[in-house]
Amino acid sequence: MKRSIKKILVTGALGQIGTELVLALRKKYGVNNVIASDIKHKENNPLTKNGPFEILDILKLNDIEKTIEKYEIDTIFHLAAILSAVGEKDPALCWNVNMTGTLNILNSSIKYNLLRVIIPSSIAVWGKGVPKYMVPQESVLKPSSMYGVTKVAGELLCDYYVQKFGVDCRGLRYPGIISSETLPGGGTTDYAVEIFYEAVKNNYYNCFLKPETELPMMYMPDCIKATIDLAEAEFEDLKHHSDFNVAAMTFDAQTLAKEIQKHLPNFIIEYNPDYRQAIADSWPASIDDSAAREEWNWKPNYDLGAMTKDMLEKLTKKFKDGLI
Ligand code: NAD
Ligand code: AKB
Repeated sequence: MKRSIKKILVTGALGQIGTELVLALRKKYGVNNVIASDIKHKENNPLTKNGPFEILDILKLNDIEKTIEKYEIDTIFHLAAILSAVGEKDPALCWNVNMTGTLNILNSSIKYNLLRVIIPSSIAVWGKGVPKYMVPQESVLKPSSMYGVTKVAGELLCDYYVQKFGVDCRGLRYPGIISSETLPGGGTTDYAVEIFYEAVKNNYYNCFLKPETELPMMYMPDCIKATIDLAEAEFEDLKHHSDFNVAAMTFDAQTLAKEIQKHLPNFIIEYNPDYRQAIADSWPASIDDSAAREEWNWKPNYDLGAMTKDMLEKLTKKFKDGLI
C-alpha cells in the first residue's frame, strides 16, 4: 500500500524558514502531527506554546532516534544548519553541524524506514565556472564558502542515499529568502530582510553589500509552497532529488531600495560592504529552474513589486503594534 505523510519532525524549526514552515505544515497535517524542534527554546514562541516541541541537537544521533520513536515520525524536514556568514566566521562549526547533522538524519531515515526526508540546499553551491545569469540545473559546483562546500556535499550525500539505500531524500537550492516573521540567522542575503525592518523603523539602512550586487531571491510564501509541493510530489515523477534549482526574482540592493522608496519616499540607504561582499560576489544572479517547473510544476507567485508591498504592509503593522 502507498504510504503518505502523517507524522512530521522539523529540525531547526525556530529559524527563519522553520517558523513559517511549521505553521503551514500544522495547518495542512494537523497541529499534533508536526513536531517542531530546535537546539534552543524561545519563551512565548507560538511554535513552542501551541504545538509539540522538542529541544533537539541534530549532532546527537541518540536524541534524534528517541524523538522519531516517541512520535512515530515518518517524514523529516531537516532545516537545522549554519548559514554562509556565520559559516565563514566559524567554518569548523559549519562543517560539523551541516554535515554530521545531515548524516545523522539520513542514517536515522534508513534505521526507521522513513517515508521521506527534505533537506534544503542553496544558491551557495555555486562559485567559479558558472554563468552569472540563468545557471542551468546541471552545472559546475565549485563554491568558495564553507557553507557552500557543505551544501554541495549535502546534495551529493542525499543523492548517494537515494541510489544506494533507496532513501527518498529531496532538496531545493533556495535563493535568499525574504520574510516578515523571523529574522534570518546569519546569511549573506540577510540584507534583503534587514532593509525592510530598518526602513519601517528608522527610514535608514546601512547595507553590507554594494548597490549593484544582483542575487536570486524569493518571498517566504513561495518558499513554503515550493518546499511542500516538492515534499508531496510523486517519487516516480522526479528525475532529480536533492538539488532542484528554484527561482522567483533577481535584484540588487539599489533596485530594492528604489522599490521601497515608492512606498516610503524618505527612505535612505548607504553602502558599507564588508566580508559578506566576497560571498555574494561568488554567487550567480539568476538561475534556470525549468527542471522544477517540469518535474513538480513549480511556479512562483511573488515578484519584486508584490513582495515589497506585502513586506512593508506586514512590518508596518507589526511596528505600530509594538512587535518590532
Ligand atoms: P536559520 O539560521 O534561520 O535557522 C536554523 C536553525 O537551526 C536555528 O533556529 C538554529 O537554532 C538551529 N540549529 C543550529 N544548530 C543546531 C543544532 N546543532 N541542532 C539543532 N538545531 C540547530 O536558517 P534558515 O534560514 O531557516 O534555513 C533553513 C535551511 O534552509 C538551511 O538548510 C539553510 O541552509 C537553507 N537555506 C536558507 C536560505 C535563506 O535565505 N533563509 C537560503 C538558502 C538555503
Ligand atoms: C545565506 O545567505 O547564507 C542564505 C543562503 C542563500 O543560503 N540565505
